[in-house]
Amino acid sequence: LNQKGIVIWMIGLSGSGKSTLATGLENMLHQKNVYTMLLDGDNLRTGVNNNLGFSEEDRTENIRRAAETAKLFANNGVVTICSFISPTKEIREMSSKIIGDKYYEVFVSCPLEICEERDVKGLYAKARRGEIKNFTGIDSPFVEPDNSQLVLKTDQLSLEESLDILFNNVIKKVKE
Ligand code: GGZ
Repeated sequence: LNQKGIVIWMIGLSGSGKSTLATGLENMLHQKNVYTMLLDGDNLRTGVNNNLGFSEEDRTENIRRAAETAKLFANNGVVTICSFISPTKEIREMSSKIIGDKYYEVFVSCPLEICEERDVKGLYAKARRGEIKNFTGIDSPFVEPDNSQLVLKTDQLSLEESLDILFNNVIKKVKE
């Protein structure tokens, strides 16, 4: 493989744009013949992590397994894109520690009000009605990171702009 394995760890609220950016980034990397793996709640929580919910303890275990898995891929040269809310400092310190110097943190920043307005999957409405408990931003904490290597304000940038910035930063690392 003509690429360096790294982990792009994308943090942000539900509806912040993480998945859209992660998928867009994958497509752009594929066009440059970069081999990738995408890990997110959708593909981990339905399989390997199907015994985990959204308590603080379960989120921590979710992220621990995700980070360990990402590390295996990255150590084999794969550009591994991880898209998880990763709501607390403790959780992020753990993922960063597990992955080590291949860890590249991206904060997909978007105010809660906007994520809630978008409510793509109707989950915020359900959380407000009390039909989902421990929903991040509603009745479960989201502590904003303050030391991410890259911050993308998706409420201020177009998708194309965010994606461009993300891709340009990532490709530099991959070809380093
Ligand atoms: C947060 C929840 C919850 C609760 C279900 N809280 O927008 P989505 O739907 O597709 O992405 C969210 C996803 C978050 O899973 P993560 O593995 O990224 O979370 S964490 O890093 O905190 O472990 C959301 C859906 O799962 N979802 N219930 N209560 N998000």
